[in-house]
Amino acid sequence: MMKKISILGVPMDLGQNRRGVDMGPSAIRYAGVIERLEKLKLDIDDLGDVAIPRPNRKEPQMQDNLRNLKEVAEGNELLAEKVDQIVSEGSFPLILGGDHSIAMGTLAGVSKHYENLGVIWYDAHGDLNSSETSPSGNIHGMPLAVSLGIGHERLVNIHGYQPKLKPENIVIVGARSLDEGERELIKERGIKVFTMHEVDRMGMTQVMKETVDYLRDRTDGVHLSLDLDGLDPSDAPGVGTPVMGGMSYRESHLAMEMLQESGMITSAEFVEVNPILDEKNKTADTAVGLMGSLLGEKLK
Ligand code: 5AB
Ligand code: MN
Ligand code: MN
Ligand code: MN
Repeated sequence: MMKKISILGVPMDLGQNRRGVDMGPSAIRYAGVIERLEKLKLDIDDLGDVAIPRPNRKEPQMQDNLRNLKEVAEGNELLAEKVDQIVSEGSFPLILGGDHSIAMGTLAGVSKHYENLGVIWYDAHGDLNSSETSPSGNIHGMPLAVSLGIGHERLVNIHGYQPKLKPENIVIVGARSLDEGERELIKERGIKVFTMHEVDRMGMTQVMKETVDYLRDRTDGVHLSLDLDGLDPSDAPGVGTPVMGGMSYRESHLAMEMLQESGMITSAEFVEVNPILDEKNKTADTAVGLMGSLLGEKLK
């Protein structure tokens, strides 16, 4: 049977404060994601976009150092519901962001179906803040912590259960901007992190090999959460929180190819594509190329 991929867009920009990332799903579709994946003998089903609520402009945006808490939570509930359904139907969820706060909803929908869901967090950041540690109040800096059950109860209980992840089932790849509270959490919970320093020293081949080996035995499914700011801003300029010294286009393709070879990825999301900050849709193009490699494009 042909493998079925269900594409779902999440036009969410409320988890941070730069406009435009809600147009990410359109930019990625415009970059040809459907056509590209259809060439791979995959059955592609585009489910359209999740209806993200708009905030009431007359109400304060910030509540307990959490920007747009209500709408971010509601949008993620809708997303979790859809993703849950996709996995129930035996299809592979491919989620297009939108800011990274949507990982809360994706993981809520996916993790229900696994005893030990693993996650590869490909990102310049740890996204391990809570309202207490966050320097910005932006929820896109919190989804990994929330998925561990750390944070506001409205968020940790999305889709009616918690936690979604165990700390030992997480691998962060490419981190180079971690806040103090995030570093403490990483130490305290023993989260595996390949910082950019380690990517440079070990090379991407070794980093991915160790990531796959590490997750293979302990997980029964692995979600890839790829924040385009994990890549260097020269290869992915269209992101809201760029950090210099990131993984290259080539290293990222290699990583995706090795994940494809591993056969272990059971869901994926590509987030933080902001076409307003982009250069001729380069970041969306990059995202589509990476999706191609992840899902089986071969050079020969
Ligand atoms: B992203 C920062 N740690 O919490 C914060 O892009 C940045 O999803 C978060 O990785 C970046 O505001 C969130 C300073
Ligand atoms: Mn990031
Ligand atoms: Mn992120
Ligand atoms: Mn970002």
